[in-house]
Amino acid sequence: MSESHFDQMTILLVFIGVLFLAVMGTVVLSIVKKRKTPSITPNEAVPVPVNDVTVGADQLEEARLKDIADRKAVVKEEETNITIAEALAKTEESFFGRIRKAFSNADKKLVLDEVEEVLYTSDLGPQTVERLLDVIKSELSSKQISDINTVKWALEKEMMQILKPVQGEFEQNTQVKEQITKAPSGPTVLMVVGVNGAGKTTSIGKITSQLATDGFKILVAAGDTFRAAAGGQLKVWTDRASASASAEGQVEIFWPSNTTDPSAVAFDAIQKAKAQNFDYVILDTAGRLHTQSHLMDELKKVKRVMAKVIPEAPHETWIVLDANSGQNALMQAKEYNAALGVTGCVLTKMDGTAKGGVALAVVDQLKIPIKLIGVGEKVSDLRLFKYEEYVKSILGIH
Ligand SMILES: Nc1nc2c(ncn2[C@@H]2O[C@H](COP(=O)(O)OP(=O)(O)OP(=O)(O)O)[C@@H](O)[C@H]2O)c(=O)[nH]1
Ligand SMILES: [Mg+2]
Repeated sequence: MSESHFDQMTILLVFIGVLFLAVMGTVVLSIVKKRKTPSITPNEAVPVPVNDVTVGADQLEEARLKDIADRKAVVKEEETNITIAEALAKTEESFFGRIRKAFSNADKKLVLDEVEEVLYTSDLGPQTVERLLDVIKSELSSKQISDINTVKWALEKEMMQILKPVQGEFEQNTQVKEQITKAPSGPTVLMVVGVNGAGKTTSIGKITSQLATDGFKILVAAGDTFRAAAGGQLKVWTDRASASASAEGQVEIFWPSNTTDPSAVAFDAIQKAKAQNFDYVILDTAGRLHTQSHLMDELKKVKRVMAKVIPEAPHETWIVLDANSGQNALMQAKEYNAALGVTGCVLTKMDGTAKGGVALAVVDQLKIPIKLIGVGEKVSDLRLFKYEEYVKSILGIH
């Protein structure tokens, strides 16, 4: 090879080398840039590069914590702080608002009749109304009955007496986890039931979110195998719950594609949770009317099958009731309780209803505690039911 040929080859090789380095540089830069600016939507899981040896453990942890902080910021933006009293404003208006009107309009002698009418047309149920009227009639003189404040006082006292024996043990609780009886060991299993559209899936999402914030590991089981879109809807909610998880919290959905049998879903989910040390299993179920006996039998079977994995499971069976259903909600709770032994109730849609009085009826007649109330459609719109605040709210005592 001549000397000039050799020089040309060297220049060519150097040129190729520089080109190669430039291309590689651009690729590496774009990868680094992508890592530095992850695009996070509240429901999107960010893959953490666990096997990437070029990223240190500290950086991984930092990225994970940043991801959690970003997601929390998004969830916080969605939060509202509607109180029990605000949620019950319509109920107060339709209940005590009408009693107030009766006192201002009626001839004093007719006040008791008017109060009776208001009570019977609220959603308290006849049995509870009779109990309240008995107290008014037996404890107040006719002069006291014509005074709105003494009537209010008698109602408050009796309502507290109805609620306290059932609700008292939960009154000081401040967190959702305290409302759920914990299994002595292994995962705590919560089965959620109710009629179509009551708010089961939404409430499960809200409950899961709070448990995940407290750092628990939760498996949410898609036991609604009836409605095609149910699993997808539950997935959206578990993603939202996952977005509010603390560093230790973890939310997973159990949603097998190959089964239409809710008992099988429940069985497999509990087995998985037991094997993988989950703290909670929350089972969503398909909505069904309390009058559909074959579907109620299906739920009984689901419950029996759960006990094959953990004898005490489900540790809690909660019925979700739409407060708008009024007296019908009481019937639902009654029938579900007879079939499954309900241990708690979530009363949803308290934000838009004038029928919040049904809480009193459920507790008085069925002795089922109201554990939580839904006050909106967002993930944070869940409150612990506090009976003292409830009574004061519906009687307009602020
Ligand atoms: N305003 C308000 N809406 C609620 C509340 N809880 C649930 N909802 C709405 O009620 C509707 C039904 O809720 P879901 O959670 O799908 O009810 P579900 O019981 O799972 O229904 P099925 O699975 O069909 O039986 C949805 O539009 C929810 O956004 C609440 O507390 N307040
Ligand atoms: Mg549902």
